[in-house]
Amino acid sequence: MSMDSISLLQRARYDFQPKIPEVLTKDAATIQLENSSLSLPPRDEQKIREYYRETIGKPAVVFADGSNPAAGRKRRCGVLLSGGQAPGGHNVIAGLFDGLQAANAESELIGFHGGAGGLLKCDYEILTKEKVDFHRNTGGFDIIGSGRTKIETDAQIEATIQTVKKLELDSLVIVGGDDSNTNAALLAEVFAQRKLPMQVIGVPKTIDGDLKNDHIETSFGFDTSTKVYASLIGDLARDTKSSGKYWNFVKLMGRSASHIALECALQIHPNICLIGEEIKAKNMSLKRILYDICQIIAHRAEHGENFGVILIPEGIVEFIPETANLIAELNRNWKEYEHVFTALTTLELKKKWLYTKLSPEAYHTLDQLPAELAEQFLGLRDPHGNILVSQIEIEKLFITMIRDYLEGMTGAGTYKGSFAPLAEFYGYEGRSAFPSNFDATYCYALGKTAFLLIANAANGYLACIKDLALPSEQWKAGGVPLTMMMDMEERKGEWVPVIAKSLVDLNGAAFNEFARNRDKWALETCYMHPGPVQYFGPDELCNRITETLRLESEEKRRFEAWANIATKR
Ligand code: FBP
Repeated sequence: MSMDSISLLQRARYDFQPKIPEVLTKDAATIQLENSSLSLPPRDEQKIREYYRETIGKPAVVFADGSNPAAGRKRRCGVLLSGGQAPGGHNVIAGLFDGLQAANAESELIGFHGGAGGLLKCDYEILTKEKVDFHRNTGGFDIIGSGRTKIETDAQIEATIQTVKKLELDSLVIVGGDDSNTNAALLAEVFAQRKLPMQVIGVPKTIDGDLKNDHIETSFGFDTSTKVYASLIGDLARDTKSSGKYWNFVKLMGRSASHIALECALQIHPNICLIGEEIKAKNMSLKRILYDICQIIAHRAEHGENFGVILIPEGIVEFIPETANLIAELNRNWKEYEHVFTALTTLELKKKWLYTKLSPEAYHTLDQLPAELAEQFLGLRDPHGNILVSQIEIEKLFITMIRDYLEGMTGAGTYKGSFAPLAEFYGYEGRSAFPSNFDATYCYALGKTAFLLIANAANGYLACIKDLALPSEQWKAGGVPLTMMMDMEERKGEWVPVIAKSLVDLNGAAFNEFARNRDKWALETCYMHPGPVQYFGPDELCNRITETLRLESEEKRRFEAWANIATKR
């Protein structure tokens, strides 16, 4: 950790002081919990209760002035970062560390290496002030690393309990997305059922923005990563507008939901942005999608504009009916495939074998794919057997097929323009960027919130901060029982309670804004160029929130105002 080898920006960011709500800055001994509302899951309460009898039914809480003599107890708290990196993770750790240390300088924060895997293997380090300080306001998860291991089996639960006992932990903070927080809920319940003196708190993370509900306005990382992508796309758009030469096909991360693509569209005003959720809702075939794109390309060419920008969410392959069906069938048979595929060495052999396993429709889709793409559909899986959609070069498939369609347009509709496509994929660039002021502040506040929940004996809660569209000093911090966010879902053939992913709401404020404008953006060239994330300077530049959060918050305020008037009448 030599200060000689750090960039000027990193050095300058050490001085950034997040402006957090006042309640999080006070002596923890003077803060107690106040119940804010009832807290049952909206659906399937009875079924969820069968799994979560100890942790269901607790109230959502906010922090209030009061007395908490237990706050200053010496604690040994574990923390792990789970899943894909998201800007701000280091500040969650910093907030948690500062909370623990301020309450009792002898408390220790134990960081597990490589996510839940570190917890299982008891691979950890005791985080020092020096190490935490070195990572403040920086991107990445390199302080302790991350991983995608889930804790599901009895053996994994026993290994976790061994680690907890060995290290004499009294609390654990799990920073992750929907699956990791489902894991946090499970561990909280196990500890409660076994009467182990252990508390588990979750923190909502994911650049994908799909951990969102009535209580979580946005997951951390979404703000910074979308600003990074929007900056890159905005520059690309200006480049293509300048040269008038290229159609840029930009694939964006977002494994299951299209929030990132939608947010970038709202920031950039591209000619086309595909929204997976809409494609599914309208059951749009691949041909239909490509036909619509070709119409826009042709129209722009007629007006001399042989260039454009198209945004494609990576998760689209699971929304387009043909590819979604192929993936679903491959997933259903994956256990069988795994050992067979290790024996089948060529694509030809794999396809021959699959011919007997897949439905004719799914096989036809596979057979139509260029060899490289077919390999990607068949080859790449994460440790849980999920297809790695970020590695499927769907943007290249689109380019190939669109070129064929444009060449095939004949008669009166013959395509007379030029078509020079370029493919880009933006994902990893944004996941470890220096957190924006919003994410740096949000994450630090989340870390402090996690500590205050622990100090108040909460177990099975998600650290939760609301009113994020207001200045950060006015945010409201508290916690929501993880069970309150659960739904029953089929996983590996069994119905189990999980925290569900939140997809783009086709009736929501963000999508409506996009839908209102997209025809204009398609034909006119009205790109926006937001430029790089701003860390220093005027408020409107440095503390700009995402369009999604702005539009959704405005909509919520309008609704609440209307509901208020309606109740008074
Ligand atoms: P999380 O859901 O864990 O936050 O990760 C999101 C994500 O960035 C996706 O957008 C992307 O598909 C995936 O991670 C890529 O994962 P990996 O790092 O394993 O390639």
